[in-house]
Amino acid sequence: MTKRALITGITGQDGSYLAEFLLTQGYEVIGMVRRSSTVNFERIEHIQAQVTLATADLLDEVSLINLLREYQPHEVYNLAAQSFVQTSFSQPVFTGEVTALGVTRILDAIRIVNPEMRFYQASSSEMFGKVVEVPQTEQTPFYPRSPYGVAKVYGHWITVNYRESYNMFACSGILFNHESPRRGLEFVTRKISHAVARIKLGLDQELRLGNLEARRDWGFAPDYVRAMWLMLQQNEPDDYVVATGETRSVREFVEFAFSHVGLNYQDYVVQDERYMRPAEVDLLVGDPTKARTELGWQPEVTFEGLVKIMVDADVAMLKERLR
Ligand code: NAP
Ligand code: F7E
Repeated sequence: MTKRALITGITGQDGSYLAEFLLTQGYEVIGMVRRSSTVNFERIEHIQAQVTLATADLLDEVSLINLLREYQPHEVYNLAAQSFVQTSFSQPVFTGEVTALGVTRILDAIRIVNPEMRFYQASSSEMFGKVVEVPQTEQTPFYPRSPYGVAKVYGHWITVNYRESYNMFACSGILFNHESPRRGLEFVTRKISHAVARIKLGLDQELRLGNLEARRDWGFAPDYVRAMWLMLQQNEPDDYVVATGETRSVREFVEFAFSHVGLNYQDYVVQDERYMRPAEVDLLVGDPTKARTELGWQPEVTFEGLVKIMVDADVAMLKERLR
């Protein structure tokens, strides 16, 4: 029997990699997209012929119910969200509507249409925020530091609640930062790799950044979508931390990215208050022991490998555009 998966957020970084991965596993993939005035399918253009795109919105429960009724997926991966932390400070209510209440809408739609559908929720290390222990595990208490983090805590607990209340196969993957050449340009890693490429090619002179001392546990997105799928293949639903176990500062990322193209970051990086946050998450580092032992998951790309992949991809992309 061909398995059918629904991905919300298929046009995003993770959605595009997950769709690719599920296609290689023989799945029929349904991608949920929201209506917009222009097409934004860049990340899935290469697989568009192999997936079915259907319109619905996490803000509209009826659209979700109709979507589930029509396609009857076996697995639902809820990756859609307002995912940028900085924007969550300027649009806290909107972020709550999509990133928090959106999870209830889709869980409730599943409960109404067919509670046998398996569900994955894209939870986040941002829930740990001002961390109360190092490294962070599935047992570490949450202390979110942004409206985004708060919304993700809600999404996490409503997933647990639907699992316990309605016996649904609902899993929460607590994923630490994961990046790739498909990362949005506003996130710090891609902002850096893109700027490094532009500076190297003589298209820019400086890179303006906020807090260089923040530390993150950065992995490679294609590694992380495998973990999402593995969670839904287990006998019992559960929650898992997905991380590399290594923490690096923004400064280290920047330094390594510039040195990879033979430049010194100190000649180009300017600190700019505009990119500082009202409350910061200073240090994240996950303990992926449970994912390793129970899911058999481990990351394949190192920090250095990740930076090289991203910088090389941006250099190649810009060179191609300049041709
Ligand atoms: P992303 O690139 O920002 O993609 C977000 C996706 O959500 C896009 O496809 C977007 O559609 C869609 N979306 C936003 N609002 C929606 C709505 N109201 N209805 C339907 N779709 C909507 O995010 P990502 O990096 O792939 O992350 C995927 C998920 O994992 C997110 O939930 C994020 O919060 C979470 N997460 C990410 C990380 C990470 O490091 N990347 C770590 C932990 C958790 P448009 O293209 O139309 O905007
Ligand atoms: O910031 C610092 C910034 O925006 C990382 C999302 O995928 O991962 C992501 O959230 C750090 C922060 O990601 C700039 O202050 C310095 O400390 O790349 P980011 P994030 O906030 O960690 C989690 C796990 C998610 O779930 C989210 O969806 O870098 N930083 N200077 C900067 N950040 C940005 N964006 N821009 C700067 O200029």
